[in-house]
Parts: sequence; C-alpha cells; structure tokens
Amino acid sequence: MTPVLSHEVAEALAQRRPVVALESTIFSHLGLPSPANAQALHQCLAAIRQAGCVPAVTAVIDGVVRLGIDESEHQRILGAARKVAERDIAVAVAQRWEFGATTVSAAVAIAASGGVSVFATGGIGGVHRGSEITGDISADLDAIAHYPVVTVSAGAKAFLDLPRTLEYFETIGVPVLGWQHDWFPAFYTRSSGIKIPHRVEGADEVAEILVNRSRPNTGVLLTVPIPIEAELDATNLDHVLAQALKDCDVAGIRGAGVTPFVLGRIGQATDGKSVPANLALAQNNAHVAGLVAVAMCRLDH
Ligand code: PSU
Ligand code: MN
Repeated sequence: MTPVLSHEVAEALAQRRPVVALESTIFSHLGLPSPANAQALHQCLAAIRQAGCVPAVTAVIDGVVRLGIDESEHQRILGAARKVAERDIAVAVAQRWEFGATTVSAAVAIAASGGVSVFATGGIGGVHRGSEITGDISADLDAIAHYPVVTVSAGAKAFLDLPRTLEYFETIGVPVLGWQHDWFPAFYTRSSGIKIPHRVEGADEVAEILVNRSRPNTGVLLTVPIPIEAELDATNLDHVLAQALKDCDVAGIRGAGVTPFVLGRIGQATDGKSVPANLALAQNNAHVAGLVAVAMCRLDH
C-alpha cells in the first residue's frame, strides 16, 4: 500500500521538514458530532502548523489511500463514514469506498508507509472490559507496536480495561511514555490511577526513544494528559461509562460498532460536556505531536 501524498506533504517530506499525521475517524460523524468535528479538525491543523509542521490527515477517499488532504476536501472528512482499521484499507481500496475514516491502526500504517513518524489522535482503542469473553482488543495496539511511529494520545477512555491495555503494551513491547506526567491518562481525566511506565520531560527525549528502539519498525506510545482546565469530573464519568456499556450490551452491538456506540452515549449522558473536553485534548495532542516531529527532524539533520 502506497498512500497518495498531498502536494504540501510531499514537498515537506522531500525537504525533510516536520510532518504530523492525523486519523480521520475523530473528525467524521463516528467520532464527534457536528459542528464540533469541524472545529476539532481546524484546531488540530492549526496547532500542528503553529508548531512549525505540516499536517497530514489520513483517509480513504474515492478508493484512494491519502496522506494529507487539501482544504477543498475538508467537507468530505466531516460527513458520514465507514470506519477503516488497518486491515480494512485494502478492502476500501478494492471496493472504491467513497469515504473511509481511518482509525488509529490505519493512520499509523498509512503514516509509516508515507515516511511520517509522528501521529496525533484523541484517544486510542484498547483492551475492552470483558475481553476474556468477547476477545475484543483494538487493532490499534498491534499497529502502534508494529509501525515506526510515535502515537500521541490522551491515553484511552475509561470504558476500556486500562490495566489490561497497559499489560498488553508490555507484552507486545511498546514503550508507554507519560508527557511530563506520572500517570496513564484516561482521556477526559488526567489520571487513571495507573502509574505510567516511563515519564518524559521533552520532545527530544521522545524522538531519541523512537530511533533507539531495538526492534526495527516498532512504535512508541506517548500519552499526554488533558489540560487541567478542560478535565471532567471523574465521579460523574464512572456512572456514565457503566451505563453506556450496559446499553451497548442490551443493543447487541459488537465489533467495530462498540466504540462509536459508547462514544455517542457518553456525549448524550454528559450533556455535551464531553465535547469541549475532547476538543481541548485533541488540540493539545496535536501541539505536542508537533514538538516531537520538530525534534525528530533535528535528530535527522
Ligand atoms: N476512542 C475515542 N475516540 C475515538 C476512537 C477511540 O475516544 O474516536 C476511535 C479511534 O479512531 C480508534 C478507534 O482508533 O475508535 C478504535 O476502534 P476499535 O475499538 O473498534 O478498535
Ligand atoms: Mn474492537
């Protein structure tokens, strides 16, 4: 699979300037309601540019795998979409899907194929609660492990089994780093109560960790806690998440449908309070990813 690069991304890579990849599920109807999705897209793009980098949104558009889109195509990213995980990319191409929204697993695969080594998202997928029965473990985890990319995220939502998610990363050999923070973040909240394996203080350190991986072609997870002023109240959230999972079970939702379903319920149950929190953390992750991409370039030169 070779992605088609936007003119701007191709030029930046040729000149060895920093590029940050983005997934497109968070900007589609599957990730955030309108108009917050458009706002998220613009804020993430702006944060990456402010850091001196070129943004590269990943997607499958009209059956073509894309790394970087033009402004005239933004509207296509914001609409209804089918989720494209890494394994679905080939299917989306062969079947000429009109718009496939990339998940984390697809985005890191496309970024790596295009030569981009830093990727920003909101939250990653993980090991689901009850996975010992359902076997539901997000393909994000293996993709983060097997492509030479730094994934920058605000951890994962607490409706997942966060201790098992961290165990899984240990098993597949992914360094999990905390950005100026000692705890694995739980997306809307700064701490899940689980200690992060390694705390890092700056972008140069992260870049050096990626290039020093002993196994070739393996990635790193950098977690960045949501900014303090945007953090939600954890006590209310626990109740909301438990209810969302029950509703999901009752509705008989499985597989790729689980995450979008639970996300939708969280939005409703928090009276929309989850939306500004989501925007704040996505923008902050894009900013930190920009710093890391600049550091990667410094290391390269
Ligand atoms: N978690 C979120 N918001 C999201 C997702 C996860 O808080 O939008 C999306 C991401 O695209 C992630 C995907 O890669 O869901 C994981 O889906 P699954 O659980 O089906 O692997
Ligand atoms: Mn799943």
